Amino acid sequence: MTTGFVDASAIRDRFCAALSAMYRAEVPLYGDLLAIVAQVNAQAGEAAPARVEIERHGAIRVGTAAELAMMGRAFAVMGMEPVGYYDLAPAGVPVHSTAFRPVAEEALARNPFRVFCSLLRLELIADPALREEAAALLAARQIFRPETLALIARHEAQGGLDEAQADAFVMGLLETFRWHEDTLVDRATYDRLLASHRLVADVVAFRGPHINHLTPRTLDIDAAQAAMLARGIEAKEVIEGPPPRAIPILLRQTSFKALSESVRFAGEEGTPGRHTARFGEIEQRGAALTPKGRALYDRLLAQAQGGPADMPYEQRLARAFANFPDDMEALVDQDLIYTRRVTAPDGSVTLEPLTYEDFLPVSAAGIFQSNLGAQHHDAYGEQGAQAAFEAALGRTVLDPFALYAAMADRP
Ligand code: OOG
Ligand code: NI
Repeated sequence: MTTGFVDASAIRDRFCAALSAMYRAEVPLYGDLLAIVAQVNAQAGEAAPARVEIERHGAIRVGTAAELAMMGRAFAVMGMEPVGYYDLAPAGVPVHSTAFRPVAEEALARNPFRVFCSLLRLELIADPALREEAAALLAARQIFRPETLALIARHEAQGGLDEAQADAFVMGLLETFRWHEDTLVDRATYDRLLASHRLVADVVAFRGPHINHLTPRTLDIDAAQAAMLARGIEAKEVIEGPPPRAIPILLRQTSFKALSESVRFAGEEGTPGRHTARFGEIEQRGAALTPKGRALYDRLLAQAQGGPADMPYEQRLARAFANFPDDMEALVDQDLIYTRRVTAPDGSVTLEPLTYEDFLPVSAAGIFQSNLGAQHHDAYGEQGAQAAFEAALGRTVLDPFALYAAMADRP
């Protein structure tokens, strides 16, 4: 019996394609990145998994518990669940985050579209008057269209959406991710929000959580970075994550600087203001690490970061990671990566790494910071608040290690 409902993966796939088309029209530089990545991937010499061509991750920042909870329900329509908890406060960014993504193997193979979703931590705004003003602004805005809210409730009640409802849902939700040039606040308020933290202004001053980047996946990030620089694109100085390796692990990312865009402040005519929020990013994905592998990664990364200041960062990184095995046998024997068994047509069995589907807090902090311009904020003293985040979301986040362990084959 067919239900007449559109598969969640198909809705996710349509939304991802629609978002990509919208972002390309809004940020032409994103189109250039796609061209570079397509060219690099065609030359990478290895057969790319089918999903790589359409694979994207985006990021948004929401302002309230209600917005986060509704976002979670919207992503559920597309088969995306919250995975992991990321605390950015130690990096001086007043948010905490999760990644919404598909978790089942077939869904990941179909389209692994993921969204890094951050919730502003209003309690980290030091000035109580500004904090209250920000809370009032956020409470008064509605980032979802009423029709979209109705379709989310419909999905939950009937267990799916038919063709017409699915298309209406995709187009309606797209509006929530759109850039709005006109702000909710006047210039003086914007400036006060900005002075507290650029992220606070980016969340509170606008009508919605505009998508701030959409990242394609490359098979060779060093080649893609060189191609970006050759085209005069202002890329970030260092690639975040592990160094280049024979067997890539986790995630390597680079971005180009945020664009300065024109904004119209409420109640103001004449010269527009400027706001920087949106940027470009590319990434290369490697093997998912076991808790043991991840602990080693974290230790070596900290070692590289704390290394001698007069040594170039790439060199410190290479030196530290000389202690991370770089052949399949050692990685498997030492239980550092998750693998699956693949059987070739001739019957021979080999092990293949599971792809890392998540994010890295240190890298995310680096990406946030490279886009904050000159503004620097010290680490917030506050500790992570996963329980508060989950209370806001209305559910617990999934443990990424448990998901990989369930997908992996024992060697
Ligand atoms: C999110 C930054 C994190 C990544 O790839 O690590 C991120 C943001 O700037 O909102 O996207
Ligand atoms: Ni990103």
